Amino acid sequence: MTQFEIGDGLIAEQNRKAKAWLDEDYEHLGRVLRRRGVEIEDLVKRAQAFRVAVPSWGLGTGGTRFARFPGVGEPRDVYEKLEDCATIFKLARSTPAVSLHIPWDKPDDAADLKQFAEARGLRFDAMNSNTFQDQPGQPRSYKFGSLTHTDAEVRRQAIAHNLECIEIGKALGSKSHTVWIADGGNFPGQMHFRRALERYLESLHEIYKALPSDWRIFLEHKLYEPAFYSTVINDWGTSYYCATQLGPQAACLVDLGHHAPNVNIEMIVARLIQLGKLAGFHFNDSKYGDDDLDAGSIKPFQLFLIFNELVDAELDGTPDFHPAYMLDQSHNVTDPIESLMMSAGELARAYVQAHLVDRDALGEYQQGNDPLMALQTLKQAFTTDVGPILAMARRRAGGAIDPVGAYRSSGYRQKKSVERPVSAARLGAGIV
Ligand code: PSV
Ligand code: MN
Repeated sequence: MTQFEIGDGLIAEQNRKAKAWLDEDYEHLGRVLRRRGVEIEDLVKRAQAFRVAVPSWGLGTGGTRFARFPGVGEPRDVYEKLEDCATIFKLARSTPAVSLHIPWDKPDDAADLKQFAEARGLRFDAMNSNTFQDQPGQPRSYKFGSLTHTDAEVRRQAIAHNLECIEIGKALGSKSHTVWIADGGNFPGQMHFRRALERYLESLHEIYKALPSDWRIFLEHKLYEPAFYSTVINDWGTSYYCATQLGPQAACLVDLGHHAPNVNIEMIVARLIQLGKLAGFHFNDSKYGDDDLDAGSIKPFQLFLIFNELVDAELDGTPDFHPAYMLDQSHNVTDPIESLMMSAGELARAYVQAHLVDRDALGEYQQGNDPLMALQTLKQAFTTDVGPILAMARRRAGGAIDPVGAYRSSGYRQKKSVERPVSAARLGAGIV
């Protein structure tokens, strides 16, 4: 059966309707920016170069620990997830890479999956291991940990799983592997803090040895959850220490939801850049904990400030600076395709706004200890509506001026609900 795809014709037709307004807004913004000494075309080029990877696990409706309310037409396997990724890429244009989670997305035939992806202009970003959940038929349980477990047999099983992820990744053309572990304790005294970290490093050394020379390994820290008292890799300092112990191919991944409330994440980002250990990001947003809300939905100024650090480092010519940008969200009440397109757009917005910061002026205000004008300089960039730049970048790349509008008018999800009937057995399924 041929699967429905959004055609170029539909996008062109939608764009025709919005073109006149876009041209008018773009021209006006161009004049505003020129007054500030900024050439709008340079910013369009920046927007067109911006890339963020889509998480395969974000394409199904997520859930909380209370319930999951599945949507219609959800992808049922990794091929259907790639179909949805292709739809996002077609409309938004900034998302050609997909990050896979194993074993959720374990391919039966990696070469075939790679071909399927390539035929849709997609490639594979970081691999992700899963030792936070037991799999059917697995000999040992991860209930009390995985790479840091007190039992060497459990650690061996978790190491073997990570090596398998790297093998699958090699066949798919991936170049990085992300390790997040849920290991930790729920009660004081449950875990020996120092010994658990020693065991982590021992296990990670084994995984590190298996990395191809052109790969990187990303260590993802998280303050708490599912362990509610202590977590082994709980913060960026621990992550930095481990990455340093492992070697040059290891670096620290920052998931925005993995910090205590009000932590200055942009400063952590600056520190990791300075120390040469920033791997990249899992972007999302949060109000309270690891809420996995859409990027830029709660704290857009924080997102801008993070990109301000990233763009500052980029413009400074920081050596070996190529952070991996990924989304990591759970879409519980929205259509995942819509949320992912919007989030990719919000990241591009923050990136382009960060390029609008007058860095010479900011430097002078910092040097002259003028906090009010320094803040004003950032605010001027942050409050500039760069929407027409983002829309123009998408249109010129063949994407949609209004990705969500085009998606809705295509009837994609409804058509998928017919193509992808859900079996009763799936209704109780977990996160994806
Ligand atoms: C853990 O909360 C996390 O952020 C890790 O990146 C996992 O791989 C992902 O979410 C999916 O559960
Ligand atoms: Mn994450």
